[in-house]
Amino acid sequence: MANSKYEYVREFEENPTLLPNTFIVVRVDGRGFHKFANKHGFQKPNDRRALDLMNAAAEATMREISDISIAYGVSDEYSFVFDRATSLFDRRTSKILTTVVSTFTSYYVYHWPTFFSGEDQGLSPPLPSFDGRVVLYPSTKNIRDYLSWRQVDCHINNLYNTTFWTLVERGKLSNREAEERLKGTVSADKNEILFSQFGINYNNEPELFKKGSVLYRVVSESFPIHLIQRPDTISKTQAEKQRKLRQKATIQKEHVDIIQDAFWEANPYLLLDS
Ligand code: DGT
Ligand code: MG
Ligand code: MG
Ligand code: MG
Ligand code: MG
Repeated sequence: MANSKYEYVREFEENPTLLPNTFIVVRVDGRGFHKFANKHGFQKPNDRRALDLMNAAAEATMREISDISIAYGVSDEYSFVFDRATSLFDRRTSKILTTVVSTFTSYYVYHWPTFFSGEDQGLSPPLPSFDGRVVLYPSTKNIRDYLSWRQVDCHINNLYNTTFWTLVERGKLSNREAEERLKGTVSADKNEILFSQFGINYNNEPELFKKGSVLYRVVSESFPIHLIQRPDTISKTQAEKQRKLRQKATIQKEHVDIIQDAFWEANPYLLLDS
């Protein structure tokens, strides 16, 4: 495009970038999903269709943005962790954040009919939208603690919500009474209420609800581990080849503990160090 006298306005643009060699996390979260869930008849406290839809949108996002190495989702939120050496969009903050949020949102809408297929289950306003934030974590410990924080949150909320809705739906308590009943209780108390009053062993609840979902690329013959290297330590050609392999790699979905070491020892390539 030819220069015009208006060209100077570009100088007003700001392009903040994200610190090199740090783990970038983009966390998206459904806007007003309390209301959205009620409007669209989500089951309480967990609607499997809604969680499957979140996972499908996240997997599609991860496939399109191959610099994402691992993602963790619970409730109406998903955290996407980038390879710490990523040079995607020259690490420009706005580009990375807005691309993840809009890609995720588009796929959420696109896949909606796959999971909500009933006659009265079409999308209608309020339509789903997501906010997003970027956080940087400098060390492997920090990024693991971040993911642990989200999974602990999943556990605490799910135990509370499971007990609350069991008291309401099976115990015939009002919402206010259930809230009163749970005030000041610790995890052991909630487990006890579920077990002694309703014969529910919390341990037997679905792992999807208790642990949330983790997505990552599986190492295989077509995605061999020796080819997974920090892109800044290899040539451009090698990096491009690696990007293609990442795009084609199988994305695995699991509902497992990511707080303990076992998961990370089994998948040491997910958080490559500097
Ligand atoms: P926000 O994020 O500040 O715009 O507001 P909310 O309402 O999205 O609040 P947030 O993100 O803290 O909490 C997530 C809400 O989404 C929570 O009220 C319950 C709802 N939600 C998420 N997953 C499910 C589900 O599977 N079933 C039902 N019934 N509700 C769900
Ligand atoms: Mg929020
Ligand atoms: Mg929300
Ligand atoms: Mg949320
Ligand atoms: Mg453009």
